[in-house]
Amino acid sequence: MSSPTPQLQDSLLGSALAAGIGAQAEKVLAGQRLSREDGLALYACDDIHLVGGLANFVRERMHGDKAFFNVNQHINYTNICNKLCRFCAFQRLPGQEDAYVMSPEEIGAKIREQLDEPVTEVHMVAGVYPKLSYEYYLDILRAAKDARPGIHIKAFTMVELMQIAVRAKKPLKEVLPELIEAGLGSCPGGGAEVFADRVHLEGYHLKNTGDEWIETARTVHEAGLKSNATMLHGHIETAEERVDHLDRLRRLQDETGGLQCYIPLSFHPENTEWTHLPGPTGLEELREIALGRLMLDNVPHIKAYWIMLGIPMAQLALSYGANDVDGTVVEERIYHDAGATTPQAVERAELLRWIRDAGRIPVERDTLYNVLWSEDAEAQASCSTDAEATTAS
Ligand code: V47
Repeated sequence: MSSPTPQLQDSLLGSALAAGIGAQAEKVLAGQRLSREDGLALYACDDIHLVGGLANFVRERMHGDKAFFNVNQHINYTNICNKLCRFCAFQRLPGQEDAYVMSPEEIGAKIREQLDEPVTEVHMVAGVYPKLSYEYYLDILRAAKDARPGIHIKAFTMVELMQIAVRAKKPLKEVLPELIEAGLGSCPGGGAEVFADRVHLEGYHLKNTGDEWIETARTVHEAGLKSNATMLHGHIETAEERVDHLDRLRRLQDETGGLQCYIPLSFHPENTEWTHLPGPTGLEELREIALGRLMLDNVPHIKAYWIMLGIPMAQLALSYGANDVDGTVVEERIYHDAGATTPQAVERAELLRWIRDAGRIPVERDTLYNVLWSEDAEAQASCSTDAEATTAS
Protein backbone atom coordinates (compact mmCIF):
# COMPACT_ATOMS: atom_id res chain seq x y z
CA MET A 1 0.00 0.00 0.00
CA SER A 2 1.28 3.47 -0.85
CA SER A 3 1.26 6.68 1.19
CA PRO A 4 -1.40 9.26 0.25
CA THR A 5 -0.71 10.90 -3.14
CA PRO A 6 -2.24 14.07 -4.71
CA GLN A 7 -4.09 11.80 -7.15
CA LEU A 8 -5.64 9.88 -4.28
CA GLN A 9 -6.68 13.16 -2.64
CA ASP A 10 -8.29 14.36 -5.89
CA SER A 11 -10.12 11.12 -6.35
CA LEU A 12 -11.39 11.07 -2.73
CA LEU A 13 -12.52 14.66 -3.04
CA GLY A 14 -14.29 14.04 -6.35
CA SER A 15 -16.19 11.06 -4.97
CA ALA A 16 -16.99 12.92 -1.76
CA LEU A 17 -18.43 15.88 -3.67
CA ALA A 18 -20.63 13.50 -5.66
CA ALA A 19 -21.77 11.77 -2.45
CA GLY A 20 -22.63 15.04 -0.68
CA ILE A 21 -19.76 14.97 1.85
CA GLY A 22 -17.41 17.29 -0.05
CA ALA A 23 -17.15 19.78 2.84
CA GLN A 24 -16.18 16.99 5.24
CA ALA A 25 -13.64 15.53 2.81
CA GLU A 26 -12.01 18.94 2.34
CA LYS A 27 -11.55 19.25 6.10
CA VAL A 28 -10.17 15.72 6.39
CA LEU A 29 -7.67 16.23 3.57
CA ALA A 30 -6.58 19.57 5.06
CA GLY A 31 -6.15 18.01 8.52
CA GLN A 32 -8.89 20.15 10.06
CA ARG A 33 -11.17 19.08 12.91
CA LEU A 34 -14.63 17.79 12.02
CA SER A 35 -17.62 19.29 13.82
CA ARG A 36 -20.48 17.31 15.35
CA GLU A 37 -22.55 18.18 12.26
CA ASP A 38 -19.78 16.77 10.07
CA GLY A 39 -19.90 13.58 12.12
CA LEU A 40 -23.64 13.31 11.50
CA ALA A 41 -23.11 13.84 7.76
CA LEU A 42 -20.59 10.98 7.73
CA TYR A 43 -23.01 8.70 9.60
CA ALA A 44 -25.72 9.60 7.07
CA CYS A 45 -23.55 9.06 3.98
CA ASP A 46 -24.68 5.99 2.01
CA ASP A 47 -21.20 5.27 0.72
CA ILE A 48 -19.49 3.60 3.68
CA HIS A 49 -16.49 2.70 1.51
CA LEU A 50 -15.91 6.36 0.76
CA VAL A 51 -16.14 7.25 4.46
CA GLY A 52 -13.73 4.36 5.08
CA GLY A 53 -11.44 5.71 2.34
CA LEU A 54 -11.26 9.08 4.11
CA ALA A 55 -10.52 7.36 7.42
CA ASN A 56 -7.87 5.24 5.73
CA PHE A 57 -6.31 8.42 4.34
CA VAL A 58 -5.99 9.77 7.89
CA ARG A 59 -4.78 6.42 9.21
CA GLU A 60 -2.01 6.25 6.60
CA ARG A 61 -1.08 9.89 7.17
CA MET A 62 -0.62 9.07 10.88
CA HIS A 63 0.78 5.54 10.79
CA GLY A 64 1.68 4.65 7.21
CA ASP A 65 1.23 0.91 6.72
CA LYS A 66 1.96 -0.07 10.31
CA ALA A 67 -0.50 -2.23 12.20
CA PHE A 68 0.16 -2.65 15.90
CA PHE A 69 -0.45 -5.75 17.98
CA ASN A 70 0.71 -7.02 21.33
CA VAL A 71 1.18 -10.32 23.10
CA ASN A 72 -1.28 -10.17 25.95
CA GLN A 73 -3.37 -12.24 28.29
CA HIS A 74 -6.91 -11.41 29.40
CA ILE A 75 -8.09 -12.29 32.89
CA ASN A 76 -11.72 -11.65 33.87
CA TYR A 77 -11.29 -12.08 37.64
CA THR A 78 -14.99 -12.22 38.57
CA ASN A 79 -18.27 -12.46 36.68
CA ILE A 80 -20.33 -11.36 39.69
CA CYS A 81 -21.78 -7.93 39.08
CA ASN A 82 -24.44 -5.68 40.56
CA LYS A 83 -24.89 -3.39 37.57
CA LEU A 84 -27.41 -5.59 35.70
CA CYS A 85 -26.61 -4.04 32.31
CA ARG A 86 -29.11 -5.22 29.72
CA PHE A 87 -26.43 -5.72 27.06
CA CYS A 88 -24.30 -8.04 29.19
CA ALA A 89 -24.23 -11.86 29.08
CA PHE A 90 -21.21 -12.19 31.34
CA GLN A 91 -22.70 -10.99 34.64
CA ARG A 92 -23.84 -13.39 37.36
CA LEU A 93 -25.47 -12.83 40.75
CA PRO A 94 -23.79 -14.17 43.88
CA GLY A 95 -24.81 -17.79 44.44
CA GLN A 96 -25.55 -18.51 40.78
CA GLU A 97 -24.17 -21.86 39.69
CA ASP A 98 -21.45 -20.53 37.44
CA ALA A 99 -20.62 -17.37 39.41
CA TYR A 100 -16.92 -17.15 40.23
CA VAL A 101 -14.28 -14.96 41.83
CA MET A 102 -10.63 -15.78 41.17
CA SER A 103 -8.33 -15.62 44.17
CA PRO A 104 -5.03 -13.73 43.87
CA GLU A 105 -3.33 -17.16 43.86
CA GLU A 106 -5.45 -18.33 40.91
CA ILE A 107 -4.60 -15.16 39.01
CA GLY A 108 -0.90 -15.69 39.73
CA ALA A 109 -1.22 -19.29 38.52
CA LYS A 110 -2.93 -18.22 35.28
CA ILE A 111 -0.08 -15.81 34.58
CA ARG A 112 2.55 -18.44 35.42
CA GLU A 113 0.88 -20.84 32.94
CA GLN A 114 1.95 -18.43 30.18
CA LEU A 115 5.55 -17.90 31.29
CA ASP A 116 6.82 -19.71 28.19
CA GLU A 117 4.96 -17.23 25.98
CA PRO A 118 6.35 -13.74 25.30
CA VAL A 119 3.40 -12.04 27.06
CA THR A 120 4.02 -8.36 27.88
CA GLU A 121 0.57 -7.32 29.14
CA VAL A 122 -2.15 -8.68 31.36
CA HIS A 123 -5.56 -7.12 30.73
CA MET A 124 -7.87 -7.49 33.76
CA VAL A 125 -11.50 -6.40 33.67
CA ALA A 126 -14.45 -7.89 35.51
CA GLY A 127 -17.83 -7.33 37.11
CA VAL A 128 -18.49 -5.06 40.07
CA TYR A 129 -18.91 -7.27 43.14
CA PRO A 130 -19.33 -5.09 46.25
CA LYS A 131 -18.12 -7.83 48.59
CA LEU A 132 -14.58 -7.65 47.19
CA SER A 133 -12.42 -5.68 49.60
CA TYR A 134 -10.02 -2.91 48.71
CA GLU A 135 -7.21 -5.29 49.75
CA TYR A 136 -8.42 -7.84 47.19
CA TYR A 137 -7.83 -5.37 44.35
CA LEU A 138 -4.35 -4.54 45.66
CA ASP A 139 -3.62 -8.25 46.13
CA ILE A 140 -4.55 -9.25 42.59
CA LEU A 141 -2.23 -6.59 41.22
CA ARG A 142 0.58 -7.81 43.49
CA ALA A 143 -0.12 -11.44 42.56
CA ALA A 144 0.15 -10.62 38.86
CA LYS A 145 3.45 -8.78 39.39
CA ASP A 146 4.83 -11.57 41.60
CA ALA A 147 4.02 -14.13 38.93
CA ARG A 148 5.68 -12.14 36.16
CA PRO A 149 7.56 -9.07 37.42
CA GLY A 150 8.11 -7.55 33.97
CA ILE A 151 4.47 -7.61 32.95
CA HIS A 152 2.44 -4.45 32.34
CA ILE A 153 -0.90 -4.58 34.15
CA LYS A 154 -3.69 -2.84 32.26
CA ALA A 155 -6.60 -3.22 34.64
CA PHE A 156 -9.89 -1.87 35.92
CA THR A 157 -12.36 0.08 33.82
CA MET A 158 -13.60 3.42 35.14
CA VAL A 159 -16.60 1.55 36.60
CA GLU A 160 -14.37 -0.80 38.58
CA LEU A 161 -12.20 2.11 39.71
CA MET A 162 -15.23 3.94 41.09
CA GLN A 163 -16.13 0.81 43.06
CA ILE A 164 -12.56 0.36 44.31
CA ALA A 165 -12.61 3.93 45.67
CA VAL A 166 -15.89 3.19 47.46
CA ARG A 167 -14.35 0.11 49.10
CA ALA A 168 -11.18 2.04 49.95
CA LYS A 169 -13.35 4.72 51.58
CA LYS A 170 -11.21 7.44 50.08
CA PRO A 171 -11.21 9.57 46.94
CA LEU A 172 -9.96 7.90 43.76
CA LYS A 173 -7.19 10.50 43.62
CA GLU A 174 -5.74 9.00 46.81
CA VAL A 175 -6.42 5.39 45.76
CA LEU A 176 -4.66 5.55 42.40
CA PRO A 177 -1.10 6.00 43.79
CA GLU A 178 -1.68 2.88 45.93
CA LEU A 179 -2.91 0.88 42.95
CA ILE A 180 0.11 2.08 40.97
CA GLU A 181 2.40 1.07 43.84
CA ALA A 182 0.80 -2.41 43.78
CA GLY A 183 1.46 -2.75 40.04
CA LEU A 184 -1.23 -0.96 38.01
CA GLY A 185 0.29 0.33 34.76
CA SER A 186 -2.67 1.69 32.77
CA CYS A 187 -6.45 1.30 32.41
CA PRO A 188 -8.59 -0.34 29.73
CA GLY A 189 -11.35 1.55 27.97
CA GLY A 190 -14.46 -0.41 28.94
CA GLY A 191 -17.54 0.67 30.84
CA ALA A 192 -18.11 3.77 28.72
CA GLU A 193 -20.96 2.17 26.70
CA VAL A 194 -22.80 5.19 25.23
CA PHE A 195 -22.58 8.32 27.38
CA ALA A 196 -26.06 9.69 26.55
CA ASP A 197 -28.40 9.76 29.57
CA ARG A 198 -31.32 8.33 27.55
CA VAL A 199 -29.37 5.18 26.65
CA HIS A 200 -27.91 4.95 30.15
CA LEU A 201 -31.40 5.01 31.70
CA GLU A 202 -32.79 2.44 29.34
CA GLY A 203 -29.88 0.02 29.26
CA TYR A 204 -27.63 0.31 32.32
CA HIS A 205 -29.13 2.71 34.84
CA LEU A 206 -27.27 1.18 37.81
CA LYS A 207 -23.94 1.90 36.21
CA ASN A 208 -21.97 5.13 36.29
CA THR A 209 -23.27 7.93 34.09
CA GLY A 210 -21.36 9.25 31.09
CA ASP A 211 -20.32 12.32 33.08
CA GLU A 212 -18.97 10.07 35.86
CA TRP A 213 -17.00 7.98 33.36
CA ILE A 214 -15.39 11.13 31.95
CA GLU A 215 -14.66 12.53 35.41
CA THR A 216 -13.05 9.23 36.48
CA ALA A 217 -10.94 9.07 33.33
CA ARG A 218 -9.82 12.65 33.97
CA THR A 219 -8.69 11.65 37.49
CA VAL A 220 -6.85 8.62 36.07
CA HIS A 221 -5.03 10.76 33.54
CA GLU A 222 -4.17 13.37 36.16
CA ALA A 223 -2.60 10.58 38.22
CA GLY A 224 -0.24 9.99 35.30
CA LEU A 225 -1.87 6.83 33.92
CA LYS A 226 -2.83 6.34 30.30
CA SER A 227 -6.16 4.74 29.44
CA ASN A 228 -8.19 3.60 26.48
CA ALA A 229 -11.78 4.48 25.62
CA THR A 230 -14.60 2.45 24.09
CA MET A 231 -18.11 2.88 22.76
CA LEU A 232 -20.55 -0.04 22.74
CA HIS A 233 -22.52 0.40 19.53
CA GLY A 234 -25.21 -1.38 17.55
CA HIS A 235 -28.09 -1.53 20.06
CA ILE A 236 -30.53 1.30 20.84
CA GLU A 237 -28.31 4.32 20.36
CA THR A 238 -28.81 6.94 17.64
CA ALA A 239 -26.22 8.55 15.35
CA GLU A 240 -26.57 11.79 17.36
CA GLU A 241 -25.75 9.91 20.55
CA ARG A 242 -22.69 8.31 18.95
CA VAL A 243 -21.41 11.67 17.73
CA ASP A 244 -21.99 13.12 21.20
CA HIS A 245 -19.98 10.23 22.71
CA LEU A 246 -17.07 10.81 20.33
CA ASP A 247 -17.18 14.55 20.92
CA ARG A 248 -17.06 14.09 24.71
CA LEU A 249 -14.03 11.81 24.35
CA ARG A 250 -12.34 14.33 22.07
CA ARG A 251 -12.89 17.13 24.58
CA LEU A 252 -11.50 14.98 27.40
CA GLN A 253 -8.46 14.24 25.27
CA ASP A 254 -7.92 17.95 24.49
CA GLU A 255 -7.75 18.48 28.23
CA THR A 256 -5.68 15.52 29.44
CA GLY A 257 -3.99 13.82 26.47
CA GLY A 258 -4.35 10.57 28.44
CA LEU A 259 -6.23 8.45 25.89
CA GLN A 260 -4.04 6.12 23.89
CA CYS A 261 -6.57 4.24 21.88
CA TYR A 262 -10.27 4.20 20.97
CA ILE A 263 -12.06 0.89 20.50
CA PRO A 264 -15.59 0.70 19.08
CA LEU A 265 -17.16 -2.42 20.63
CA SER A 266 -19.86 -4.16 18.58
CA PHE A 267 -22.87 -5.28 20.60
CA HIS A 268 -23.27 -9.09 20.73
CA PRO A 269 -26.89 -9.86 21.62
CA GLU A 270 -26.86 -13.58 22.53
CA ASN A 271 -27.77 -14.46 26.14
CA THR A 272 -28.47 -10.82 27.03
CA GLU A 273 -31.72 -8.99 27.84
CA TRP A 274 -31.42 -7.42 24.41
CA THR A 275 -31.46 -10.63 22.37
CA HIS A 276 -34.28 -9.15 20.27
CA LEU A 277 -31.84 -6.54 18.89
CA PRO A 278 -29.84 -7.70 15.88
CA GLY A 279 -26.46 -6.10 16.72
CA PRO A 280 -24.48 -4.18 14.10
CA THR A 281 -23.91 -5.39 10.54
CA GLY A 282 -20.40 -5.71 9.16
CA LEU A 283 -20.67 -2.41 7.32
CA GLU A 284 -21.90 -0.67 10.46
CA GLU A 285 -18.86 -2.02 12.29
CA LEU A 286 -16.58 -0.61 9.61
CA ARG A 287 -18.36 2.74 9.77
CA GLU A 288 -17.75 2.93 13.55
CA ILE A 289 -14.04 2.29 13.04
CA ALA A 290 -13.97 4.99 10.34
CA LEU A 291 -15.93 7.55 12.38
CA GLY A 292 -13.63 6.94 15.35
CA ARG A 293 -10.58 7.71 13.19
CA LEU A 294 -12.17 10.74 11.58
CA MET A 295 -13.69 12.37 14.67
CA LEU A 296 -10.97 11.55 17.22
CA ASP A 297 -8.21 13.55 15.57
CA ASN A 298 -6.37 13.80 18.90
CA VAL A 299 -6.39 10.09 19.85
CA PRO A 300 -3.38 8.34 18.36
CA HIS A 301 -4.68 4.79 17.88
CA ILE A 302 -7.89 3.09 16.73
CA LYS A 303 -8.25 -0.57 17.63
CA ALA A 304 -10.10 -3.23 15.66
CA TYR A 305 -10.62 -5.72 18.49
CA TRP A 306 -10.45 -9.01 16.57
CA ILE A 307 -12.12 -11.05 19.33
CA MET A 308 -15.26 -9.07 18.75
CA LEU A 309 -15.08 -8.32 15.04
CA GLY A 310 -13.73 -11.66 13.89
CA ILE A 311 -10.46 -11.92 12.02
CA PRO A 312 -11.75 -11.17 8.47
CA MET A 313 -13.53 -8.01 9.62
CA ALA A 314 -10.52 -6.91 11.69
CA GLN A 315 -8.37 -7.33 8.57
CA LEU A 316 -10.75 -5.11 6.60
CA ALA A 317 -10.88 -2.57 9.43
CA LEU A 318 -7.14 -2.04 8.93
CA SER A 319 -8.13 -0.23 5.72
CA TYR A 320 -11.07 1.67 7.28
CA GLY A 321 -9.16 3.65 9.91
CA ALA A 322 -7.86 1.08 12.39
CA ASN A 323 -4.13 0.70 13.06
CA ASP A 324 -4.23 -1.80 15.93
CA VAL A 325 -5.79 -5.24 16.39
CA ASP A 326 -5.24 -5.93 20.12
CA GLY A 327 -3.29 -9.08 20.92
CA THR A 328 -3.10 -12.80 21.49
CA VAL A 329 -5.63 -12.62 24.40
CA VAL A 330 -5.40 -16.32 25.59
CA GLU A 331 -8.82 -16.53 27.28
CA GLU A 332 -11.79 -14.20 26.81
CA ARG A 333 -15.19 -14.53 28.49
CA ILE A 334 -17.23 -11.32 28.05
CA TYR A 335 -17.85 -11.72 24.31
CA HIS A 336 -17.89 -15.49 24.30
CA ASP A 337 -20.70 -15.52 26.89
CA ALA A 338 -22.54 -13.19 24.49
CA GLY A 339 -22.17 -15.55 21.54
CA ALA A 340 -18.86 -14.57 19.95
CA THR A 341 -17.64 -17.45 17.78
CA THR A 342 -14.10 -16.18 17.34
CA PRO A 343 -11.28 -18.26 18.86
CA GLN A 344 -10.30 -17.56 22.50
CA ALA A 345 -6.71 -16.94 21.53
CA VAL A 346 -4.46 -16.52 18.55
CA GLU A 347 -0.78 -17.36 18.19
CA ARG A 348 1.64 -14.49 17.55
CA ALA A 349 2.64 -16.06 14.21
CA GLU A 350 -0.99 -16.24 13.16
CA LEU A 351 -1.56 -12.55 14.02
CA LEU A 352 1.47 -11.67 11.90
CA ARG A 353 0.15 -13.75 9.01
CA TRP A 354 -3.21 -12.05 8.82
CA ILE A 355 -1.83 -8.54 9.36
CA ARG A 356 0.53 -9.11 6.42
CA ASP A 357 -2.34 -10.59 4.42
CA ALA A 358 -4.24 -7.32 4.99
CA GLY A 359 -1.36 -5.47 3.32
CA ARG A 360 -0.01 -3.98 6.53
CA ILE A 361 3.34 -4.17 8.32
CA PRO A 362 3.05 -5.91 11.69
CA VAL A 363 4.57 -3.97 14.59
CA GLU A 364 4.64 -5.51 18.04
CA ARG A 365 4.08 -2.90 20.74
CA ASP A 366 3.93 -2.86 24.50
CA THR A 367 0.84 -1.48 26.22
CA LEU A 368 2.14 2.09 26.01
CA TYR A 369 2.86 1.75 22.28
CA ASN A 370 6.62 1.50 22.57
CA VAL A 371 7.77 -0.57 19.59
CA LEU A 372 9.17 -3.95 20.65
CA TRP A 373 9.58 -5.50 17.23
CA SER A 374 8.83 -4.43 13.71
CA GLU A 375 8.87 -6.45 10.55
CA ASP A 376 10.09 -3.34 8.75
CA ALA A 377 13.10 -2.96 11.06
CA GLU A 378 13.82 -6.68 10.80
CA ALA A 379 13.67 -6.49 7.00
CA GLN A 380 15.99 -3.46 7.01
CA ALA A 381 18.40 -5.17 9.40
CA SER A 382 18.53 -8.24 7.19
CA CYS A 383 19.03 -6.01 4.09
CA SER A 384 21.96 -4.23 5.71
CA THR A 385 23.43 -7.55 6.82
CA ASP A 386 23.09 -8.78 3.22
CA ALA A 387 24.71 -5.55 1.97
CA GLU A 388 27.59 -5.90 4.42
CA ALA A 389 28.04 -9.50 3.35
CA THR A 390 28.08 -8.41 -0.34
CA THR A 391 30.60 -5.62 0.33
CA ALA A 392 32.82 -7.94 2.33
CA SER A 393 32.88 -10.66 -0.32
O1 V47 B 1 -17.48 -2.35 29.20
C1 V47 B 1 -20.10 -6.28 27.57
C2 V47 B 1 -18.49 -4.56 26.62
C3 V47 B 1 -16.60 -4.07 27.77
C4 V47 B 1 -21.04 -6.98 25.76
O2 V47 B 1 -9.00 -1.17 26.57
C5 V47 B 1 -20.06 -6.05 25.43
O3 V47 B 1 -7.84 -2.37 25.19
C6 V47 B 1 -20.54 -6.31 23.21
O4 V47 B 1 -13.24 -3.04 28.30
N1 V47 B 1 -21.53 -7.21 23.47
C7 V47 B 1 -15.39 -4.69 28.46
N2 V47 B 1 -19.80 -5.72 24.17
C8 V47 B 1 -14.28 -4.97 27.47
C9 V47 B 1 -13.22 -3.92 27.47
C10 V47 B 1 -12.11 -3.97 26.49
C11 V47 B 1 -12.08 -4.95 25.50
C12 V47 B 1 -11.01 -4.98 24.62
C13 V47 B 1 -9.97 -4.09 24.70
C14 V47 B 1 -10.02 -3.12 25.70
C15 V47 B 1 -8.89 -2.15 25.83
C16 V47 B 1 -11.10 -3.04 26.58
O5 V47 B 1 -17.23 -5.06 26.99
C17 V47 B 1 -17.71 -3.57 28.62
C18 V47 B 1 -18.85 -3.48 27.63
O6 V47 B 1 -18.84 -2.26 26.97
N3 V47 B 1 -19.51 -5.63 26.57
N4 V47 B 1 -21.04 -7.13 27.08
C19 V47 B 1 -21.80 -7.57 24.71
N5 V47 B 1 -22.81 -8.42 24.94
